[in-house]
Amino acid sequence: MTDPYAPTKDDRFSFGLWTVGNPGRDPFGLPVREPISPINIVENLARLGAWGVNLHDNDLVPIDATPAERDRIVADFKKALADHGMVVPMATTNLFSDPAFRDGAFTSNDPAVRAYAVQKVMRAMDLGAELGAKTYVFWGGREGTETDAAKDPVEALNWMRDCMNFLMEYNLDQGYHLKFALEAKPNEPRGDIYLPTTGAMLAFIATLDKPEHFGVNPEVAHETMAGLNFVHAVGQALAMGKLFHIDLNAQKIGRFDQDFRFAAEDLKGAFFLVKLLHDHDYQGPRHFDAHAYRSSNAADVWAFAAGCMRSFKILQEKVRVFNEDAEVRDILATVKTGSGDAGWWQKVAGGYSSAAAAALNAHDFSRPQMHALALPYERLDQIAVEYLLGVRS
Ligand code: DIG
Ligand code: MN
Ligand code: MN
Repeated sequence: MTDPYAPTKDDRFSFGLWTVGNPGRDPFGLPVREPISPINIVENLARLGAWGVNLHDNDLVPIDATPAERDRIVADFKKALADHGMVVPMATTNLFSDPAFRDGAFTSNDPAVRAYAVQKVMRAMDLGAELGAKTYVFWGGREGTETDAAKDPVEALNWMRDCMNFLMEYNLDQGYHLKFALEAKPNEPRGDIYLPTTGAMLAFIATLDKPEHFGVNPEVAHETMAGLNFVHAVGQALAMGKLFHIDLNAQKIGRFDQDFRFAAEDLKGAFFLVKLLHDHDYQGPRHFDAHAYRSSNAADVWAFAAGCMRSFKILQEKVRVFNEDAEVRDILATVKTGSGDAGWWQKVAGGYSSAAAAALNAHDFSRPQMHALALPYERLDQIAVEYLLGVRS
């Protein structure tokens, strides 16, 4: 019997080279796992049923590689992708590892660093386009401060804007037409990172020269670190047509960036996220930006990757039955019909007119009638919980 939760290419599951390739290094400990080559990663992700593999430039090409070395590495990688039927949906740039970026990349006080960062992204975009990427992610891991004595946030964001506008023009000039997806994080590795939330990124996009080419790449862990509701952040991006990509993982509130296996924490939050993506027919990559526990050996790393995909598909099935549940549909239909006088909402939703305003102003609403409307959200949430606990099917 086939496993209904076995991933297929149609699921559009992707992983970064840096995710399953994470060697388990942390600020208090050395790597615990041997490095895994990009080609080995492609082979294993394909074996597990993944669709795509993503990369920072230096995940594949060492920062000091010669052009000849770069071309050989890329050729070998492209052969592995073809041999195993894998694609590269997204690419990005490492603007955070090299010591030159210790004070930021686009927002470094050093103008040479800012210019070098733009050069590095152009070359990484060339690589991403050569590998067939359609989305280009910008995560400004070092774009921030430990002390605001160091720089003026207005000036820093002006530099960021200049870099983004220049790189979008390069993107269009080269004919790549990559969709730029901006990824927020509130802190770590900097004390505070500029544009800390998806909402802040959406506001920043509106200030760019060609905002239509920019969207966001929200990450579960990053909004959760800040104590925010990730489903609401994704909802705002969807409402604005700006959900260009998504980083799926799991996180405990108020911790450092844990990048846990998808759905490993906050199962209900993962359920409502999968529901939101389903209800709004999100067609982008489902990218797991996560890594295995430091305690995992190589075999457990692949169990981690399989678990990300399997949990997503199990939750997809829970969403399907929840959405079709007669009691759920009845509760939602009743509360959305409302307490009566529903027609008055059409005066607002139908667009402004002075007649509509006058009529609305003249109407006497009954607050006791509104107060009397039953809102059985405890029952509704209990149904969701019972699906997740497996006692309702
Ligand atoms: C961290 O969440 C960041 C980096 O891993 C990468 O730049 C980006 C890609 O999704 N996420
Ligand atoms: Mn993260
Ligand atoms: Mn991420």
